Amino acid sequence: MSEHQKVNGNSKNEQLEQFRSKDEGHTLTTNQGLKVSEDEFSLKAGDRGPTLLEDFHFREKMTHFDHERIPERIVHARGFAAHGEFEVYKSLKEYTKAKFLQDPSVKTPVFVRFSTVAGSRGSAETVRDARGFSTKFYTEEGNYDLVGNNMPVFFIQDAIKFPDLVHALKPEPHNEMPQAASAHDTFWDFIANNQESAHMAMWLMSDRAIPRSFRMMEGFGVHTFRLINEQGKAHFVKFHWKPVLGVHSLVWDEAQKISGADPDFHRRDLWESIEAGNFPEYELGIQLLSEEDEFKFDFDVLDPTKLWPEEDVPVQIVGKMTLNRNVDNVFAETEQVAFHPGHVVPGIDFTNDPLLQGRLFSYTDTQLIRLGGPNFHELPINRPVCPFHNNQRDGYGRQTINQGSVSYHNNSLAKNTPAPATEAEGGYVHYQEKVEGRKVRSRSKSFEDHFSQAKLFWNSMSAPEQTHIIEAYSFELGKVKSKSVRQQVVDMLANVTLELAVPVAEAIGATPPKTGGSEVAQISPALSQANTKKHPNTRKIGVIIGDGFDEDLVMPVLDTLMRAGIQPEIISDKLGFIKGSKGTELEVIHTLSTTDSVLFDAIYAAGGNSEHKKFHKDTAQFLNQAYSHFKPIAVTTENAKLLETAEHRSSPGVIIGDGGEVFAASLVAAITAHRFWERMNE
Ligand code: HDD
Repeated sequence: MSEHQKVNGNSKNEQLEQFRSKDEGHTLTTNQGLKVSEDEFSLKAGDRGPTLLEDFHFREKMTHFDHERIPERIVHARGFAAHGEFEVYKSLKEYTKAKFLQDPSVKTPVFVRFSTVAGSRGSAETVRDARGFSTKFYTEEGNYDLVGNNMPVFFIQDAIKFPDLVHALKPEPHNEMPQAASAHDTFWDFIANNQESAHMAMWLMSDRAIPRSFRMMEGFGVHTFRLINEQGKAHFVKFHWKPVLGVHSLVWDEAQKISGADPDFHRRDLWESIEAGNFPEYELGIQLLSEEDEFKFDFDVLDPTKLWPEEDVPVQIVGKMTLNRNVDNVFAETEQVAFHPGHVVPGIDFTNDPLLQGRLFSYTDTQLIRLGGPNFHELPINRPVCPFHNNQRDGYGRQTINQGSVSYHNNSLAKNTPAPATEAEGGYVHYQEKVEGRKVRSRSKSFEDHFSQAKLFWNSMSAPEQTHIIEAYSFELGKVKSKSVRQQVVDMLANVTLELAVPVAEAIGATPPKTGGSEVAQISPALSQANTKKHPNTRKIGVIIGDGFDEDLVMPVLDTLMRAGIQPEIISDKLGFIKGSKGTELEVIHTLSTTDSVLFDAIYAAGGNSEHKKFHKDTAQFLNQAYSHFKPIAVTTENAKLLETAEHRSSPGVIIGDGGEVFAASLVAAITAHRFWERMNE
């Protein structure tokens, strides 16, 4: 039985099995199935002669190689994905007829791709950016795609501005710099001159833009969608993914250093967690609003730059998604998957959000160029698990062999089939919303308030989060060369709050505004990561040990950490095994030069020695860097001297001791607390 067949009853997995190929152990052949006798030397006229055109094996191999690349996604090029399952906790029949949301015993296969937005396919992963969070549900009624981000709002209100936004965000065209970064002139010029982006810019400058892990981010459908029940009654809905591990972030200095130390930090984290059986879990939340309440708010529910404060419209947790299987092949699955907000099932419908309306065009269009034609739905990763039949035919790469002579509707020769289904038979019938209006190119007046929710977001942040936002604007605008653009952004921030605009202006040499600021005093605690869940499990601790370590300081601590689900990784000055004073051997996973302090959630310098002089110096560097990133650190009494100052030694989150039960428990508690922001004031 193959590894994959063990995932029982996953219809997508079973379907993919037909397409998998294991090449190991087989004879090398051409694509025509011909056995190849030689693969190292091209066919030549004599040992030292020219290669012959006749060499079909060389030509086939080379041609295929020459065509290996396809265009990367214009946005969200860098992504990583995994398979999983979704289950609903209780039937949502009252609100929607979508079949996959009816029965808690049904597990719907899913494929989820996480991504950064701005960077190229090979860019670093811990850059400041929104993260894509796309889910394809392979339901029995067809594929349903929820193509969201880890932020609940967007930069613009109308899709016609999307090319402008992306042109401004991407590397500047004259020199293709900077890669995967918003810290440059054109981006901020766009923001200042398209002030509907003020709210999203706040999110982008917040800790949300530098997640600790894909496993620790929220996901949002962003737009207001509709749920429709069997009786045809509609509700407005916003979709949320809530990570079971809580929402956690990196700090900026750490994020930048990780970009160098491990540009694959997020995919590695996801991959390794799944391989280790620590399956990422996200609960599905919905905010519901009855159609009668459409105009109840001081913002427009169709405006994608607005969120519905969770305190006003509670998020109901309705199901759970578990990612439990890594891909077999990144190109075949992650790269070729084609998401589309227009892939819906009966019971889920759109609204007139002008951003959503434009997206409904763009996604198919982009797949045509990216995946080379109209048959991308036949690629294994994109195939629905239910049957599909229609009169679409031919085109590049067509795989289906449609039988029979009829490929049109209406017909008599095939008894007028394939035939549309009635609504009762599961046919998709669009929600019959009444619309009337004149053809105009304009923005509704109800979309004009750009600053109230930006201020709500600011109000809701904890003090460290506000400091991070000030620092992020100061960093990003500090990289902007145009003084005018810097000033324009500061002036825009003055519309939100002077608490932000003034310190940023001071940091970037702009004139601090004297008046301004939104009046909004409301706070939404759900927006602050200070209020998220904190767990120790799956956190990584680097345990630095040398030869001759004292087992009593190490073994019980490792044991306690692992019982709490924390993952200790042994670091030393060389690979192999290190030996304790009583002869216990521990395998070294990393050397001090192959890993980095920034790649761990905590560091424990657990003793032992080395003949390498740098051992203690490097250990001190690991500890002090973790300290500067507000992380828990632990040292043996002997190693306490490696901490830079006496103040550090008495700081919260610094555990000094000799490995007993209290020591281990304090370390677990410190890892559960994650960061010690008190150190910001030192
Ligand atoms: Fe988009 C990809 C999310 C607005 C046009 N988008 C893409 C992906 C995500 C999002 C997660 C990557 C999908 C994948 O993993 O393959 N996009 C969003 C969100 C938006 C949004 C949350 C606002 C609420 N997008 C948006 C607009 C347009 C597009 C307004 C154009 C009108 N997006 C695209 C695209 C992409 C894409 C060009 C590039 C690759 C792809 O579609 O498959 O069509």
